[in-house]
Amino acid sequence: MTVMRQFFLAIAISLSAGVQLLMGSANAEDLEFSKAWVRATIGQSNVTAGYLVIENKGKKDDLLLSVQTDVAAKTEMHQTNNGDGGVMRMRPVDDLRIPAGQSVAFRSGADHLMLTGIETPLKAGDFIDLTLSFKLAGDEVVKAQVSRRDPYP
Ligand SMILES: [Cu+2]
Repeated sequence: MTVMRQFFLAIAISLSAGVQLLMGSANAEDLEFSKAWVRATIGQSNVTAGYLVIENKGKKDDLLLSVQTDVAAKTEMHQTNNGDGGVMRMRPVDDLRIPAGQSVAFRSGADHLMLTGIETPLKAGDFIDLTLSFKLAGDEVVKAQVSRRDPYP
């Protein structure tokens, strides 16, 4: 094989690898995450809430199917509604639509992630990994700061 042929072969291989890489993450790179934080646990409480903003910069709606973290036995997506008599109620949802071109926020006092079965107390200053599973984008790991109060008010 001539040097020239080797050169072109190398280019062809790297091009096809690049195309595969793009195809594999086509939807993953449409999602952007920000303001991820988890409320520090209080005393021996093994329950807390987590928050983040998910922005879908793509042209297709995606669906958040589940959230998991090693530090909690179970993580649910909770929606908060104003129920009868102005009482705030929260209920778990199976999945959450992230519309194309829009942001969905889990934030303090509204929709949130509910972490239950926490073995080790979560202290302010710690960081935990949240694994978000999307229908199109697949699994995305987001670092969340542990804090006593909203660091992004
Ligand atoms: Cu809740």
